[in-house]
Amino acid sequence: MSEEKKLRFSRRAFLKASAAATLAGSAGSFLLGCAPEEEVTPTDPVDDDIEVELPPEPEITTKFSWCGTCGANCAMVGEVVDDKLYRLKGNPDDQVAKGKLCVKGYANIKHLYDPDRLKVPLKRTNPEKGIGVDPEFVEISWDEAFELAGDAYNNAIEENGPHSVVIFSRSHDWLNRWQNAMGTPNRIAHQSICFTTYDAPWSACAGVGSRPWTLDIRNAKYLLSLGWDMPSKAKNNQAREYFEALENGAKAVVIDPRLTITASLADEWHPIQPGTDLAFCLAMINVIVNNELYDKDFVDNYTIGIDEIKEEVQEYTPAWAEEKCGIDADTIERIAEEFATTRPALIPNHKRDAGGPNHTNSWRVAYCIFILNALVGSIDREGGHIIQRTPSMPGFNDIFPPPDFPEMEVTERIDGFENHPLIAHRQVGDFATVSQGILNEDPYPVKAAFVRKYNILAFPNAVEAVEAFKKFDFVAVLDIVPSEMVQMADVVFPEPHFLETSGIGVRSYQALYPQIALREQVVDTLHDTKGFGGIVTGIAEAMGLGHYFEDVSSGEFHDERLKTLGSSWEELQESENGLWADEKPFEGRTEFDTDSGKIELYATKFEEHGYDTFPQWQPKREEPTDEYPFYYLISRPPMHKMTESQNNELLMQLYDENTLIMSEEKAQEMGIAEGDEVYVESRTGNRIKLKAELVKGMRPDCVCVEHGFGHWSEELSLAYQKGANDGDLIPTMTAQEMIDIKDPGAGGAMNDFCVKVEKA
Ligand SMILES: Nc1nc2c(c(=O)[nH]1)N[C@H]1C(S)=C(S)[C@@H](COP(=O)(O)OP(=O)(O)OC[C@H]3O[C@@H](n4cnc5c(=O)[nH]c(N)nc54)[C@H](O)[C@@H]3O)O[C@H]1N2
Ligand SMILES: Nc1nc2c(c(=O)[nH]1)N[C@H]1C(S)=C(S)[C@@H](COP(=O)(O)OP(=O)(O)OC[C@H]3O[C@@H](n4cnc5c(=O)[nH]c(N)nc54)[C@H](O)[C@@H]3O)O[C@H]1N2
Ligand code: SF4
Ligand SMILES: [Mo]
Repeated sequence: MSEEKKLRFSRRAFLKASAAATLAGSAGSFLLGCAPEEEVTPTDPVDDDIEVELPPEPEITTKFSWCGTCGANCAMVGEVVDDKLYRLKGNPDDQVAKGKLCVKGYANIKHLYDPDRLKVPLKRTNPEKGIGVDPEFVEISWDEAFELAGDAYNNAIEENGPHSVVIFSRSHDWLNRWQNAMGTPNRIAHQSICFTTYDAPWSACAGVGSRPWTLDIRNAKYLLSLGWDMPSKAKNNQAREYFEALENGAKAVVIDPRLTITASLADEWHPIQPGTDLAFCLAMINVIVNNELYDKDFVDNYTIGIDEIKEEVQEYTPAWAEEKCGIDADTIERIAEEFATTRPALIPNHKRDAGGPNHTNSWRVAYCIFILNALVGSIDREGGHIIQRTPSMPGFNDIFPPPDFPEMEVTERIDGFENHPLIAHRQVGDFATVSQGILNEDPYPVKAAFVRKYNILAFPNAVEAVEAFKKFDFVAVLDIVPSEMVQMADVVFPEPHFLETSGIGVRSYQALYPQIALREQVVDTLHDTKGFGGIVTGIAEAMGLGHYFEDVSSGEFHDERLKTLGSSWEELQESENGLWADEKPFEGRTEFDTDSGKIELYATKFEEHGYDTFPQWQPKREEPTDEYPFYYLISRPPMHKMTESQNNELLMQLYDENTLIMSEEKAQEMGIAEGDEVYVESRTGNRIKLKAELVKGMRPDCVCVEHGFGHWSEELSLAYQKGANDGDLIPTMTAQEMIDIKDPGAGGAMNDFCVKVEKA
């Protein structure tokens, strides 16, 4: 095999496709998958470093999986030779992947074979903890790991009560049962710094528990993005549908302080002043309602509250909004008219855009976005925001009824999340307040932590979070690589990579009809790891809580659930495409899960809980001052996934260090040249050092840092000390400060502060 051919799929093709696209300022081929089918033959190894010695006629086994890198969970097919994975492809029959993956998805091969992966359970021998402190880990057996953790949690419970145990994890059936068996109210997940500002209006206005994820972008004819920037994030389905919509002639308008990839592809870009989208949106509602440009059929038949909205919105004229947001009144009026009269029109939204938890007024923007989409009939309609169609299956407790749980004596939480009634039931939690709760022992001291699949670099003010975690007597961490959170652990539990696990995944990011994807074990487990359910069961058994998990098995769980759909685990494994689907034409809902059965534009649910019933104008919390003159923006590069991909060789070849992105004009004024080192500092007192990257497409009063860098774990050999952590600068809050903001979505205000920049 010639050298040229050998490298075709590997780095060369990967880089070529990506670099060409990024340099051209168009994300095209980069986003649409970096390994075009015709360029790769089954005999091409994925990467020379993995050294798959392929026989002349290799016997290729195909395995189905779905990507665990981000929430889109694109269904994929793994091609394996001699138990080595050499290629991943998108599953063509999956609604989300439609045959392609994004660059992060393909690069999972390098993640799986990362030489730095955790390989056995570990125990800390150095009692000192902190940034740059060597934990002096020693290898231990699984039994010892379970015993150490079991004893630590039992001691904490005996001496300080169950609430002194704090779990940091997303919801998970096994975990939730263990939490209830212990009786701690503290399971803290990250969503209030990611998207819960959107949960509030969806819950109050449409009776949907959590905001839905499906967007029918490809059928939209007018796309108005308020910071929505998924083409820049390579979010597979959303990015591709944006291109399809543009090809189909849709008009695209982007409102964002930065010229993002999404903006560079659009017809118009308006660099709005950060935190003022609320004014822009209120004026749009004003124009649409006063001129009766809304979809009368949809509004009359499926919504209530239009009269109340009309009354509330009168003061918010385009001229008023111009003063606040800097976009001129005529432009606002024109965009409002175009948006309302070009159908289907959509304000696509995902997580950390203008309605995400970036500013203290963001939930109001999320509410406005909901109202605007409803006014043009784009809620659960073609070309609009769709409530995902998911299959109805029994839950874990239906299939494996648990013994009674003890009564939870203390229900107050360490992050104060129970104080947000519209979203408290979701049992997520608040990364923005938890460090302060722990440090101030408010409302009580906590003693032992359990952390799964979260890195400490993901906590706002990660420097403060390290101090908070130092207060725990015991910390167990479950990860697959030696992350910074692992460096804080007393005991480390190594989990398998998702390509070494099996299960089922319900489609939600593009679910126009119910569909389930199969995840098979693509390769044999490489290291001495255990799955999450097994680890939780092992700890529970060591604590004397094993009876909660008697007869529980994941195989039976999946099988029983599939059987209620008329399928089975066996049938799914034997299927030709690794998918179960109930494919039927999409029909928009005519009833919603609110008290009235209609969409409530003027949501009295907010009033019941003491929040504004209409998203009245409110400025963001912080504005530039002489001391901190720049607005701070955060984003993430398309080829990285938060803090977990900076040890991935392929992705690091594409982008290996974050920068301070600032306007060329402003930098010149300050005597800063491209590549100069600068300090960025916020009122947290923390400062980070980065190289300056000068761009034309940025407001001069803003600077931006891409998230994911600043790793200090020496065990991550590629990521170590590359760039800096944007999050060191984010101020945290106390639970009371969060309550005082009166945000029903308890958003973490991730960008609502300003910074200073100095030459280093
Ligand atoms: N490649 C990649 N994709 C990802 C992820 C990843 O790590 N990597 N993470 C996923 C996750 S969990 C999330 S939460 C999302 C986050 O991705 P996004 O939701 O796109 O959020 P950010 O990356 O923070 O980018 C926010 C955009 O909003 C703009 N912005 C900031 N303030 C304002 C404002 O006041 N008004 C307006 N109009 N715009 C503003 C910023 O300039 C920026 O362009 O990405 C998801 N997709
Ligand atoms: N500074 C700053 N902080 C942020 C954000 C930001 O923009 N800036 N964004 C916020 C947002 S929107 C989000 S969604 C959160 C995300 O926060 P996190 O969910 O913490 O995301 P990651 O930083 O990707 O860290 C995930 C960790 O899980 C590990 N991991 C990956 N797969 C597995 C697995 O199968 N099992 C186990 N046990 N571990 C695994 C990875 O190695 C990594 O250490 O971050 C938030 N924090
Ligand atoms: S969008 Fe990319 S990272 Fe996310 S699930 Fe799909 S392939 Fe994986
Ligand atoms: Mo997120």
